[in-house]
Amino acid sequence: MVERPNKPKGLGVATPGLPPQAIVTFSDDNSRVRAELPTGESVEVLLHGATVISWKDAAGDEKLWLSSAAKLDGSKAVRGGIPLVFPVFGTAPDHEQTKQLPQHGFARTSRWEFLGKSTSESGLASGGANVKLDFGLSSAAAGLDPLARERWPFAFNLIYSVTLTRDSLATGLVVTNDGEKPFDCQVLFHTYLRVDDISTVTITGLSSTPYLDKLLPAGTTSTPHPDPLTIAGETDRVYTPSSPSAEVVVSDAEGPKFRVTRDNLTDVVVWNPWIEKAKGMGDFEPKDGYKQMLCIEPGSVSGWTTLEQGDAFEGQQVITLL
Ligand code: TA6
Repeated sequence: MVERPNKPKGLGVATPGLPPQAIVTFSDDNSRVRAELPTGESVEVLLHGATVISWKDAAGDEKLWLSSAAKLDGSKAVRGGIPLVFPVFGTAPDHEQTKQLPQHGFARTSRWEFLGKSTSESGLASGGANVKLDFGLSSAAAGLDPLARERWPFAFNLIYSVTLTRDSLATGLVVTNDGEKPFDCQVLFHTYLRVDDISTVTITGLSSTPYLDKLLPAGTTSTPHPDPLTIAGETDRVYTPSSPSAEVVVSDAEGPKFRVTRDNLTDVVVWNPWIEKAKGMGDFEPKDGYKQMLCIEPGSVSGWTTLEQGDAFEGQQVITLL
């Protein structure tokens, strides 16, 4: 080959193509969607409930807890991952519009439609380092839980976005009122974080706020406690941090593991069923699995959001790996 010492720059260099993109695939039975970044991080979403059932880092380590007895066949809400709570958190026997709905509403028990995927410019620039999956559910949807149509007769549309980056997972919900009748709603991301050993876990970012302790008689509001919060028994609390931008950090013996931030969500629920409640849930396995999970649940549940015709509500959580 003839050497060309003065060869001009750039010749002989193939035009760079786009950086590698995220790969999005459907399961054979079309029940779930999986996205994997070029660097190996992945997320898997069950169309039943648009429930995130897996989130893995580049090493393949699972970040969410999923019961080994979780029903993934659409027969009931998934025990684990990130179930979606809408239009009611828990049950609301005194709330006219939602008093007939099952616990945590019907979003998590409806079949959602996959609307598509997108990658932002920033993702392209950083080597395909993000992907957004969109899901939809509306009052007109064939997959809507029949209970909803019967017991919550409002015209609504939900767009649920799941965004995976190399070090975070974000879930966002947009609720719109497409009808003439105003409706009240509550929204919550019921996230089951995976931890190695609950006895070594500490939680910071919730010390400044009084909280509703659901294990005490209704309406009991407990006084703020100093950081950090530790979990040494059944815990079921609704915190309403004074600062909407307050970060909740979950740490263990090795150091900080997760940072959870909220956008337009007033509350954070902290839940661990502990021994007896874990025993009492048929789909909670293994029974000592309470030692490897902690629910940190951003939502707007301490009050009601009223949407008039054409109004929209949007809320998001971002979970960052530390
Ligand atoms: O978010 C905490 C909580 O409201 C607990 O009271 C407990 O009921 C948990 O949700 C699980 O509810 P589920 O309906 O999924 O069994």
